[in-house]
Amino acid sequence: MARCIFHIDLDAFFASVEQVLNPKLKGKPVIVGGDPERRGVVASASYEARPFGIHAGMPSSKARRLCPQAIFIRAHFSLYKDTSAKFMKILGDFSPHIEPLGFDEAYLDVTGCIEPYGSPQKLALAIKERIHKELKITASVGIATCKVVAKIASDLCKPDGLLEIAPGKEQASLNPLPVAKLPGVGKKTEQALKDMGITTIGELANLPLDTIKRHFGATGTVLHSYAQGIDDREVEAPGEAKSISQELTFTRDTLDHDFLEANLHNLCQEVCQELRSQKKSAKCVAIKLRYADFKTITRQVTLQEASDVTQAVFTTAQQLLRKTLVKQEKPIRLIGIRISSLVGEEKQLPMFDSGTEKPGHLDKAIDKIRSKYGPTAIKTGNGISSEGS
Ligand code: DCP
Ligand code: CA
Repeated sequence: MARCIFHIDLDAFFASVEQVLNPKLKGKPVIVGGDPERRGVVASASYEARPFGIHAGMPSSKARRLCPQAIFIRAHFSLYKDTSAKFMKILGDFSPHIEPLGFDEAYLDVTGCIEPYGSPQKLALAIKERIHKELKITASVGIATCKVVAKIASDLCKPDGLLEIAPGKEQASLNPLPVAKLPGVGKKTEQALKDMGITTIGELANLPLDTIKRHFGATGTVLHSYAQGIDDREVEAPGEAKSISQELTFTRDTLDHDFLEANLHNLCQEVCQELRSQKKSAKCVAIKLRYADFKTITRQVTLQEASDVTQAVFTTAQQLLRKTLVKQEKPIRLIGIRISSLVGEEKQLPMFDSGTEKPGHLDKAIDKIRSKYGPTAIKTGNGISSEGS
């Protein structure tokens, strides 16, 4: 079932809060930021100031030249923090799956929350109305099947907007947009892409993966997926990761079982090392496979006992992979592992209670070497180096 993700962003946040506190500022160009006399910069400009070309990050002196009638205000961070906390609390009333991004934006996974409202748009309207009623400021909401597309959508419909990019329409909606609209494409990447003759997201999506990897490495692989409207990241609160995942896109699609298993082992080693560094164990193991035609499947099992042992996680993932490969013999372009239902170390029960050398000992020794000399310094038998990124 397709996910339903909202990206919710308050409009002209700092400037809007100032307008709420001082109604005389309503409807006027308001600029919150540094002093125009003292080389300050614009932090937030009300939408009345935007037609003058004013945007965040611009020197305040320039903003004053562009719009002499603008009202300049110094930032009041404690007020913004207050409003931000209220904003996040409102969102939390609509879905428990919330991922705040900074002060004034958040992702919300509302997949299971739509029914009482009838449609994603109606739910989004309810959220917008509640924000407006309680905070007196407007928000823009992007709706899509994944985070990156939802974020682009909210940006496209600002201010006070609501835009749904329907399932299946991701690629067509993104194609004509300039690459700078893609999260992760900053000024430098935008210029580098321009030098390659790429100005739209559609052109970026159509580049061969090899080419983009050569220029931008692993970041290129991510951007390439985003440009195609593909983003499997979950909505989860930072610092409270409910899962750890790693994936690998191959340079060439493959059906070589040994190659797939070896890469799966490497990925297991990476996620388990991260798991152990967080002093946690995982109860769920899932694999992800993306086929050459971009169809993506995940298969998950729950372990009998939570574990942080690479070999235990790998053995489970390997069984999942083998079962899936028996059923489906299509070339694979991406393999991924995800461990979830994380529990603290104190809850961990022994997976192996016989034998002299417990597998965990080997893991600890490997972790030490890998953290000192890098992830490629040592691998156990199953791991071989791959052509992926
Ligand atoms: N901010 C800042 N300096 C920047 C960018 C932003 O101090 N260079 C602060 C002020 C903004 C807040 O973060 O109000 C949120 O940033 P946004 O990029 O979401 O900008 P706005 O909310 O002001 O405007 P928009 O309506 O475009 O979201
Ligand atoms: Ca904002």
